[in-house]
Amino acid sequence: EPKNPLRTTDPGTIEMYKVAQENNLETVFERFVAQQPQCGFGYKGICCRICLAGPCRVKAEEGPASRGICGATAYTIVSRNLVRMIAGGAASHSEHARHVLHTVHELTEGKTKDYEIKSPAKLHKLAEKLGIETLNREDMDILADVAELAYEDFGRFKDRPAAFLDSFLIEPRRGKFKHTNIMPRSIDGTVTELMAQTAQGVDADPVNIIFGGLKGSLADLVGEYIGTNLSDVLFGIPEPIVSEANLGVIQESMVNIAVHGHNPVLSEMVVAAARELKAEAQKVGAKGVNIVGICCTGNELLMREGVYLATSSASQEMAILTGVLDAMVVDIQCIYPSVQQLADCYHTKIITTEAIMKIPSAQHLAFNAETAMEDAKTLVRMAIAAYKFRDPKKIAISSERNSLVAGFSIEALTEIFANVNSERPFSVLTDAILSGQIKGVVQMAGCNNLKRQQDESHVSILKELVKNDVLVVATGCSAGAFAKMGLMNSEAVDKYAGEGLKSFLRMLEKANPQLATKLPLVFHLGSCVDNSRGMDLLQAMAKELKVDTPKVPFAASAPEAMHEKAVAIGSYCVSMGIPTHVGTMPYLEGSDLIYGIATQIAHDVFGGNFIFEVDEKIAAQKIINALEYRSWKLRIHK
Ligand code: NFS
Ligand code: SF4
Repeated sequence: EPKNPLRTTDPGTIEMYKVAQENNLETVFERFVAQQPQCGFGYKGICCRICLAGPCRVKAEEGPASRGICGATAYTIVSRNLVRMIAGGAASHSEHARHVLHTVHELTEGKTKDYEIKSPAKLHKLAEKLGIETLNREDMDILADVAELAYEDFGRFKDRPAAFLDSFLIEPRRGKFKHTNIMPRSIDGTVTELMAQTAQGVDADPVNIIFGGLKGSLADLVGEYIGTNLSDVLFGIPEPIVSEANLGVIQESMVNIAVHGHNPVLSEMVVAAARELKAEAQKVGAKGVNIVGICCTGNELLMREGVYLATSSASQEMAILTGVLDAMVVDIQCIYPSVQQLADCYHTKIITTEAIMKIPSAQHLAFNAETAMEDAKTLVRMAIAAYKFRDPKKIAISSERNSLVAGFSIEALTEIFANVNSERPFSVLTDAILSGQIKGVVQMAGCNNLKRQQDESHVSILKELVKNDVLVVATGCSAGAFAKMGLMNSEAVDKYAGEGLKSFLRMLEKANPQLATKLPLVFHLGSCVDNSRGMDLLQAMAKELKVDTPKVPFAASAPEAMHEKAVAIGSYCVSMGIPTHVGTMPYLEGSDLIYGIATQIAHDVFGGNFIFEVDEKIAAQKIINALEYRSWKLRIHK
């Protein structure tokens, strides 16, 4: 066992980890080491536990041991396991979306006073896109129709494809999905179908299974479009905003509450409640209430409210080790159950809020749309009450905090480009690519996965891309990595951008004097559901270039992918015609056929493909090659 199991490059985390070691506290880093070596059958995807005759493993090249008891071969087992991860990812994103949708529904029914239509502009744009009448109608009625259509997208069984995908697609992609029979009608139906398709004794054809999986990934995208767009209606369209990130944003003089998880429906309300309860915090001796974000709900709040981002997924435990985190309010997804184990050694209150997400011995407070503000105030008061139980001996806060600029929704980007060319905003971007000033766009996304040193792959790939004049947009914990490391500001442009990218960003700045800040090295698009914003960007570029998406110099990269959600996102990126790099291997090396479908055959059908590469330098080069090939082809056809 190595003496120092630390697997992170994040300076804030390195600092806080010393506290864990000094106090003999177990963290994710020790558990990662304890899990080694991980199971080779599982790693290759050739372990099947889908029925009770198993677990079966593919143990030989040929003969009876090369198949499961039912006769399922490696390619069947690998593809089934893989697409069940996609189904899991689609279920996660969609459950998040469904919760936002329920809140919208409560609002239109007059059952909650705590939410509002913050952005009527977004509502109208969305309704028009969905073909819903807006002329001379009340906003609430329009929203009710939008909500009804979204509900249908969850459960529709015939007639038409999902509206929250269909309405967002450019014609050639829509045609491609129809032609290949992967256009989902509904989210719930598609996820259920996928589970049924991959049950014992059903589909054995790996190509058919993978196509089912791609349909599942598009159902995931439906959920993301619902999540992103309805959140914008309720909480506003993100605009460029200044903030700070890393564990140093947690402050000793304040009551500190981390909102952790994914859903802005909860965390936005906590932010509002904290503003109202400042005086109560002062009564116990604090200066006020400091809300900090962890993981994607942190990204949601950062994008819309400028709330500090404390940290990302792999270092979530470190926030507790500061000794001044009074409460961690969580909703769903990417929350390590271990946070309670650490909180047991501190005064920190862990509070779960959703019926499907509880942690043994953590406090549970059911959060409801009808009583949202009241619930949020109760949560904030729990933190204020915990404040006085801090142990001064246990206080050790990282000094690491970096300034950043976030808030680049597609609307914000459109405005920035429109100030250069108001008639054809996205020509500003595509012309810069055609002229060679920049090489293309890369959407960096996804998690932390301790198979890589935390954040190292995100950061080194970013540096390589920007040095080579690639415009990078980012979401999720990838964006979190850049924010924490001081790479999401304009000083980083001077330090790391190539000459072409630098001049492109400076040109945009000149045309946008209204911006309160200079442009950052990488544009934060938002949380993981906001990867949908990247699909809008891709298609806006395709429209401008008058081509289908596989011809657009646009790539994606998830260097440290971990969650099932990331598998779903990567798969729809491929379906959308994007070369998609992944730096942590999905469980598919047990079948050459499936590996080949993911990396090559997908390209023949959809124009996008996976690039599996763990070496950051080589990965960056492969991504750049893909962009250069596409822009070269565009130039010779112009
Ligand atoms: Ni995305 Fe966000 Fe992070 Fe990965 Fe988890 S927080 S939704 S899944 S780990 S990027
Ligand atoms: Fe084994 Fe087939 Fe059952 Fe899988 S479905 S556990 S391979 S018998």
